[in-house]
Amino acid sequence: MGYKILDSKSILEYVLQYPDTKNFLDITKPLEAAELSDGNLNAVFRVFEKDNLAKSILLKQGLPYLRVAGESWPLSPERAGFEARALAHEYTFAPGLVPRPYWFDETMNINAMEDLRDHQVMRKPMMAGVRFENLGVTIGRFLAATLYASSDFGMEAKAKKQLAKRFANGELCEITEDLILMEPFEPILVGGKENRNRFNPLIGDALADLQNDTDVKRNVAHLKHKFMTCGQALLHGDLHTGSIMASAPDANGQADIRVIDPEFAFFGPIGFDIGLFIANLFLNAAAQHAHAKDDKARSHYRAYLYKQARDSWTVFETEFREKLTSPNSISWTHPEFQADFMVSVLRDTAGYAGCEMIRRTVGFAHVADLDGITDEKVRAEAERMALNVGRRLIKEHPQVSSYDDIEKIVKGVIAI
Ligand code: SR1
Ligand code: MG
Repeated sequence: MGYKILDSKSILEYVLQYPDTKNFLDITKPLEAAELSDGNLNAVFRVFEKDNLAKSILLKQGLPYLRVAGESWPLSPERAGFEARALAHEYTFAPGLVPRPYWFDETMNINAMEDLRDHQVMRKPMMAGVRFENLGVTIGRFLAATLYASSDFGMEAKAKKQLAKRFANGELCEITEDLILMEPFEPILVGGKENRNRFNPLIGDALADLQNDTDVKRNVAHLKHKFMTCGQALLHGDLHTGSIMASAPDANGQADIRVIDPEFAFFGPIGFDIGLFIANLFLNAAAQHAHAKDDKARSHYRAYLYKQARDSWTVFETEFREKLTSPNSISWTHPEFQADFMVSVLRDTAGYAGCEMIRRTVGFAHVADLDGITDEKVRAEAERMALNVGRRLIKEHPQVSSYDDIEKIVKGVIAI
């Protein structure tokens, strides 16, 4: 079979003829398929045994365009290959924190993997105020493991450069460079590029003010340049709460948490992944302005979100530093270097978190946390909080010296 776009009927024919299927499903039994696609980019299917729903696999196909935009936004289906290679790396170094990969079909641009059917994408339950007490710790562990293992501290230098060649993910990086690190800050672009920002007219004044702030523009340009030129480690590249799934939390709030969707993976600055993650928690905190049922619930949930953000940084830092006690070169052993390095990652984390908060409020791709607020006046209030925090994080990130500085900025605008 050559490449063709599959639907919920043809995916069954595909699965039945693919040699590896029999390792995961009983192909002598009747199979059924359901399309689950809900992300921006790809088609996603579940294939399951009709008489035993517990036996299922998940298949994700890269389309020759952006799924939500259709053919007007062409995109190479080969992004599925980046996802396959990144998932293999993550599964090696953070097993149990990602779905198990089953196969990658290069012709069809299909990744088959463990179907996390008892899990839910986290964004919606978090909008509803569900607590996952081990979220921050789990993401901190995931980041320390995957980032260290692909960095110059954890890899032999030539091997790392070879690996980085396999992650020249230019097309998806361009999406990030434009949508996160340029368009929201620039009303007028050069080179025939069109600005795709979308925003609530009630915050037009705040956006204009932001876009007139030369200090913001300068800092965002530095962050964009670093994103493009600083290949510290293999990043997930799109680590928001829509890229994390969790089982229903138990009585202690503990859940099985898995990171999904690493198709934006590439070698970039470590703080980008952490920044995106904490930014999505802060966006949720702003949106609780409308979602929380009362002041007490809002205050408790914001405190919970701030703890998860702090946990993610603390666990990341602790575990990354532990690994740094036995690095592969004498150069990395100096305590002064290690301290400087962690501070530079923290500063990047703050800066990229600021960019993510702003682009999710006024850029092309928003978050349901804010867009789900139906009253546009109330939404504008929450959006202003997100813009204010984002702007301060961008402006103040070069001076950040401990996680407390980040928390102070956020709590100063989105009070508990
Ligand atoms: C055009 S794609 C928009 C966004 O969806 C993905 O999940 C990434 O976050 C990207 O920026
Ligand atoms: Mg995604």
